[in-house]
Amino acid sequence: MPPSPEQLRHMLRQMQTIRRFEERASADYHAGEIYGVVHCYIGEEAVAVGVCAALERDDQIISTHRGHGHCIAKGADLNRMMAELYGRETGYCKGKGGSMHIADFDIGMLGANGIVAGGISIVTGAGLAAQLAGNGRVAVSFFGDGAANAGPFHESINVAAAWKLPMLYVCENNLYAAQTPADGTTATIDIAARGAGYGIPGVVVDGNDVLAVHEAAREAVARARAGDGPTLIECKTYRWRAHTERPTQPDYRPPDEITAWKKLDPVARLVEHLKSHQGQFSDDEWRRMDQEILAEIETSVGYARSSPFPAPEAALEDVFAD
Ligand SMILES: Cc1ncc(C[n+]2csc(CCOP(=O)(O)OP(=O)(O)O)c2C)c(N)n1
Ligand SMILES: [Mg+2]
Repeated sequence: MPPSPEQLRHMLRQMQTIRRFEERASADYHAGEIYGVVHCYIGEEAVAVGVCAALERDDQIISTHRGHGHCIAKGADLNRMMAELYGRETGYCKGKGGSMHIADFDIGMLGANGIVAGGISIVTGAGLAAQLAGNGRVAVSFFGDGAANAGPFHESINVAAAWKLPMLYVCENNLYAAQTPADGTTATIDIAARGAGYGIPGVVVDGNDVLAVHEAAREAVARARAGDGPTLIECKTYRWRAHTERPTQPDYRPPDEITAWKKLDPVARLVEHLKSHQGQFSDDEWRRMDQEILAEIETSVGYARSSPFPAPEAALEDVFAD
């Protein structure tokens, strides 16, 4: 079923939460309050939200190094996320993981992952576990266009197709792997075309149109739950910010290209859709929603700042080697 007006508002709220969360994370990173590396998802919000809106709470997803959007779309707690970025004990990984290591198994978020393509095989294991348990769960792998050229993509999709695992493989094709344009490393324009090589459907979607993403995800979820196997969904999208927030990694992309993609703003498009198709949504309501989101982000920053750093003695706790 297409999303109800209520669901559409919820999707808009989540997309704007991702954007505001990252605007704040970026500002606080540049102010020296957040450590490590931060990769922003701004511009790609429709992918995480459109897909996760088609899932149930106990369906499982795995993310990438650019993971805040997937966490928020799956329902992660903003306070614990921000505390993790701030390196505090109350964070998802007790402040020892940072932006690229946020996981919340209670909501089916199996984790961000700093290893490009590393998550694809892990979550394929989750799909196999769901099939063996017969619990009806679906597993979703989010990954980039760069990751689609790495071994785990091919090995995982091959086995998932052969065993008809209940999987969605969602490629976020933002045209670049770090500074490298996709057309310099990939001979085909559409990653989705590779689905044919594994005998599964490959679908290209406008990744800046949350309704289109959601529709493709719904169909793929239905197929997976029916025992018909995985679907490869390629979402054409674009990140607005540089690969990371590190000042030492400048953005080499053409300014005209960035400007052109910003005109396809996925958040603005959903706002316009709500205003024109769901007459009740007004500028006032949108402003109010945004103010509420900003207040939640402020609360999460307050939570993070007032939380302690992990004790030095805890450095070797929760690690797998000593
Ligand atoms: C195995 C591995 N190789 C290289 C890197 C360095 N690296 C981090 S992000 C990235 C590019 C990933 O591109 P893509 O999969 O398209 O994701 P995007 O950053 O565009 O979202 C690279 C090469 C890494 N983290 N892991
Ligand atoms: Mg990419």
